[in-house]
Amino acid sequence: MVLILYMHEVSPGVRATLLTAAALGINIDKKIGVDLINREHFGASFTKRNPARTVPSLEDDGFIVNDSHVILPYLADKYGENDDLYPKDLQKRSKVNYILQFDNGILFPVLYSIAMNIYKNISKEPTEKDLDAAYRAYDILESLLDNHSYTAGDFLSIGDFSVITTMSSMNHLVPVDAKEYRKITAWMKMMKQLPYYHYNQDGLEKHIALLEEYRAKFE
Ligand SMILES: N[C@@H](CCC(=O)N[C@@H](CS)C(=O)NCC(=O)O)C(=O)O
Repeated sequence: MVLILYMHEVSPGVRATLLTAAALGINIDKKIGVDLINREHFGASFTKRNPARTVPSLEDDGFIVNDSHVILPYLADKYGENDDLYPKDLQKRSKVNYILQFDNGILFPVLYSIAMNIYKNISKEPTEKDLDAAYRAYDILESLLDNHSYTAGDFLSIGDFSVITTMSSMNHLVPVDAKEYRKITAWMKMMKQLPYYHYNQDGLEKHIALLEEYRAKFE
């Protein structure tokens, strides 16, 4: 197997892919940086690879898998020594799939909107609409963590990897109030203890630095 990851280190989806690979104990053979700032992903070559023009994009022995929410299950199913991170049991799996959908459809779009407004010099701070969407997502996540130590239940899953990378960036832009969101706060603390958490932390620090670099350009 030869795994190639097309990436940008600040991307939450890329960080979730790296966390998943680390948890599964697999090696990404080659990491190819995609220069999102200079719109390399809009070029013909990357567009052919991923018509959505987003990272991460994974290539496994020539087979292309796009979107982190598809890449994580693919890696876990294909390379997991067991099904701990992505259970084969249909009911448990549906819980994990729900978390991946929550990140893709509800949480990540809020981060994307706030970050794009910063990069495009439209708004330095989250808009009212973005704040409403952020708190709605936080309320859902807080409920999901009620009576469970992890997002999909009482087991660590690829859903946790997907959500923690987005939430850690969101926490910089719309801070999570530890009193109001006790479960989220405890879960984020627990995720930080993972021995391979640096695969999130390294890119997260670069993401925060990039966001602040662009925020400094506002009048
Ligand atoms: N649902 C996609 C979202 C990927 C995504 O939006 N990635 C961002 C980086 S964080 C990107 O490539 N943005 C480029 C652009 O929107 O032009 C996934 O999880 O892979």
